[in-house]
Amino acid sequence: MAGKQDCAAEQLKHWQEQRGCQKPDALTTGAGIPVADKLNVMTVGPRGPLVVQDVVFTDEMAHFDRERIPERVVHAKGAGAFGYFEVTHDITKYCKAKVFDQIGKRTPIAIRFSTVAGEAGSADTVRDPRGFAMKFYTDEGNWDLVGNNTPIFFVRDAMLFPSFIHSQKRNPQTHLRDPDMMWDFWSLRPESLHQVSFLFSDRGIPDGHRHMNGYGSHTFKLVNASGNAVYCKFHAKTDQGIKNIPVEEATRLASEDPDYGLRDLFNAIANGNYPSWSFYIQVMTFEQAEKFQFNPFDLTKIWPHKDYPLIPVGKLVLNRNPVNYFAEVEQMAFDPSNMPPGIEPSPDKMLQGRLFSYPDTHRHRLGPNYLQIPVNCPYRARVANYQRDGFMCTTDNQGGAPNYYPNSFTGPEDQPNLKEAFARVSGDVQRYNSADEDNVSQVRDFYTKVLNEEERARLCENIAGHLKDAQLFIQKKAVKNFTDVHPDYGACIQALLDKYNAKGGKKDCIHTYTQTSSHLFSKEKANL
Ligand code: HDE
Repeated sequence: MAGKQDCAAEQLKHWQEQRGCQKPDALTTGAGIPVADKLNVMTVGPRGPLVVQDVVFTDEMAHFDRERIPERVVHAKGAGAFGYFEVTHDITKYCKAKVFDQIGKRTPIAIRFSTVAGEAGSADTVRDPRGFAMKFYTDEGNWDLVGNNTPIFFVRDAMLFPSFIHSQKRNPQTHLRDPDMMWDFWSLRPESLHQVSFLFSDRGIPDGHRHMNGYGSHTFKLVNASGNAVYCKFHAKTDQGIKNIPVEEATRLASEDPDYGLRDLFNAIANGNYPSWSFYIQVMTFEQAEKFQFNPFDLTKIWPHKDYPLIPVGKLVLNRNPVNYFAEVEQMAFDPSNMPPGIEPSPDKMLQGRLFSYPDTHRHRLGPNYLQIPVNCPYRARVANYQRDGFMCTTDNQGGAPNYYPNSFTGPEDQPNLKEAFARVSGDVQRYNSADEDNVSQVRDFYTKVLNEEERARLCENIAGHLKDAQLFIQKKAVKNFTDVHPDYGACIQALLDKYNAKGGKKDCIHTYTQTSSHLFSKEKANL
């Protein structure tokens, strides 16, 4: 656990020091009415029951009862901070978005880092991908680049995402994380091999949030002022250097300082040690995309850097901690469909699926007016449209401006010069099975060329140490997939599994405890 001298640990002391000799504020109810006594409920006699007229109590309790909002269905545990993006290189030949229009231009940003599968209170040092969600408050509205610390993902079809996440979260009956579910899904979907190999490598447990890269991951489209478009990928490379935590140390921290990543980020910024990332793009022309050896929109693959080199763009710097965690981090809502003119989605099926999912989940988690919450509000642009009303409207609701379009009363108008780029697509409308696209060659390169011998050994150890808890038939399916990547990869994992299994691995359970809920309900009914 961090010592008492760290800024996070002394937050209250600092808050008080900042107030100087200011007297405490007058205590009020939520309605601003002064409160005379907030220590004692109002009762009939000293031992008597409460009276309904104690509105100081009911005001306090009713608000407390409603403090929690739904946590994010994934990426629930996170840390966030604020800062700026500065353009260091000119990319206007590729992109007309104003965020890139001038070298030296600074745009305010927010970044939220997260783990994926754990709940809001879970440990920061677990093996899991990390979310790396960036919000740019641009002059043309908010641009949200909602990435991870990996350039790839487990699946390439958005339809699979809910099932994939179910397999990584809790078992519906035991409410436990379940290695059978995880490895069953992964072994049935070999396109996950690339991301699974990355996840179980050293990079699967980054040292806090400052020592990892961020990736937009998907292929996007950039459009320049003449309307010409290219495909692109976004990269944010840590200026702090990549640092990962060894497994034993991560396990120790998970119990001794489960908020390690949150604390590290807060303290670094509070001490003026501002973390930064260098921002790059990779560019692929439409002609190159036609000829690319893989589907350039496949999120389970990278674009090789030697063919598509990193082009420097700017710097991301975090220099302000949230003033209040709930207001500014818990309520932060990222949405990959927030793209200013000049940045557009590619046909990547995963990205397309995300364009729907994020605003949808925000309307559920935060309400239909979530974009009015200060941290989400595009405060550097002026919102002018025909949306009105809904729960928790906190603005003037666009006053007396017309609420229908078209109108003859100078209501907000279209900006035809900002039409999306022209895109030509053809093809039969169908559900196309993408499962058998090459699932192994880039994983083979990762195993044989990116990792050294020691890293390969740790990767196999990490996989076997987890896969050992799955049923034997699932282990077999998984090992077959790793063998398809490289015979040594599969053999190394199998050898380790053999040792674990010899010591008494997972056995099939006799399902005496299983009853379907319909059975239970009908039994209850019968007893009535
Ligand atoms: Fe997410 N994802 N995701 N995701 N994701 C969410 O949105 C979803 C994917 C990522 O700090 C949710 O606000 C779908 C890839 C981050 O607030 C939800 C698909 C990548 C965060 C959602 C994906 C991400 C989320 C849950 C596949 C990296 C946290 C709460 C079709 C490129 C953002 C929320 C934050 C959060 C859906 C896949 C990154 C449910 C449907 C790929 C960093 O909307």
